[in-house]
Amino acid sequence: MRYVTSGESHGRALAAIVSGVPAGISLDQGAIDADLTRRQAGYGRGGRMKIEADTGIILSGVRFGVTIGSPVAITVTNRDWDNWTDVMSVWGEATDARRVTAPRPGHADLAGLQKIGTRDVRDVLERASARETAARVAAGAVAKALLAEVGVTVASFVASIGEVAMTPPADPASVDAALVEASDVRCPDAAAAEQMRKAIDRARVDGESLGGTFYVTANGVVPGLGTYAEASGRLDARLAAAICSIPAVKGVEFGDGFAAAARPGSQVHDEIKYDGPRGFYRPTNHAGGIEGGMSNGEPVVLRAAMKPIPTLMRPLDSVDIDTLDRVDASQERSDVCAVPAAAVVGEAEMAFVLADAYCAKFGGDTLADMKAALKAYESRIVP
Ligand code: EPS
Repeated sequence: MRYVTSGESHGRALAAIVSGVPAGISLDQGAIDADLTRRQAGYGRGGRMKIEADTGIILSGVRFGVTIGSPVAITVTNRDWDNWTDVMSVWGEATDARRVTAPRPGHADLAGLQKIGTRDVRDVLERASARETAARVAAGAVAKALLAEVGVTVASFVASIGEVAMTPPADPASVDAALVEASDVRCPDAAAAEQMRKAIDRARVDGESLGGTFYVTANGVVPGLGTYAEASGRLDARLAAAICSIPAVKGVEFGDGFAAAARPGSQVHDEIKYDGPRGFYRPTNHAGGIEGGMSNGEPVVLRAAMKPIPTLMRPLDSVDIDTLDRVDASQERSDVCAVPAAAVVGEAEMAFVLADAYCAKFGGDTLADMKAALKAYESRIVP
């Protein structure tokens, strides 16, 4: 399963095409829209989210609620388009209205401008905007629907915003989802969440922005997804690439991650046990569910680091691309913090990698064939 997206932040709509979708997966409009709403939420979002009410409109690949083995096309309308029809018009005379000439440090603005040879930073920023991630989440709902059929659930939570961090949970894969969903910063620790909100308030007053870290986890993953044999197929490599493709994500670690580098091997590796009906298992999960580039049957656990959003209301230095004079970096309406939203996008990215790995291992034509192959595999690996 693969997806490609299209769409500018203030264009008419975003679109995603998901290819390689097995036939027989039941989709649910409510589930698609629930994830889109979760992505829109989060304390620290800016004014734009009051304008949008994202809903995923499926154009093709589905009949009577069930995938038919064709690519699935989904669009998400930009309500804000109504305010940008002249500036973001597909046809007609080019205009300098709302032209941007002061690239923002930390954004795609300057390198993108140099890359495509435009005189308006807007040509770059409209696409580099994290608005695009709405299309990913809509597409990710298809991957999640497949995973639900094979008993896999993907979840996320925010562990830190700026300098405020919750005490890391002993088992990130069993954090109470109800606590996460009830929190407007997606943090299950109420005391830490309150401090996170205060940090966001302070940042807003100071004209600042804040990053943070978030976990993405998957429960119910069968062992043996990915491969030890081919560099490009290693599950951790694929997940790292997928998570780092989320705008502003600068790092990812699996299980104990960077901390494991400072510990002796005996405190890092998860002992192998065997128990009658359950089969092989590990009493610990330092590895975050991945060994040798493959899932090992324990929950997949990763943590990602997101840098602060580049648009600053107290801007850093930039250079005007016309005059080459020092200017303040441009100020677009923006979010102060979007870490809770990024965590939801992380779910979609992980869901895609895992759904694709299930298709590769168990056959991607129909869900029924996949389930039959999975059942045979599961009985083989529990001797
Ligand atoms: C973004 C700027 C803001 C954010 C946007 C990402 O948009 P606007 O300039 O319209 O206020 O709200 O995020 C979204 C629109 C979204 O749906 O997540 C940016 O510059 O990246």
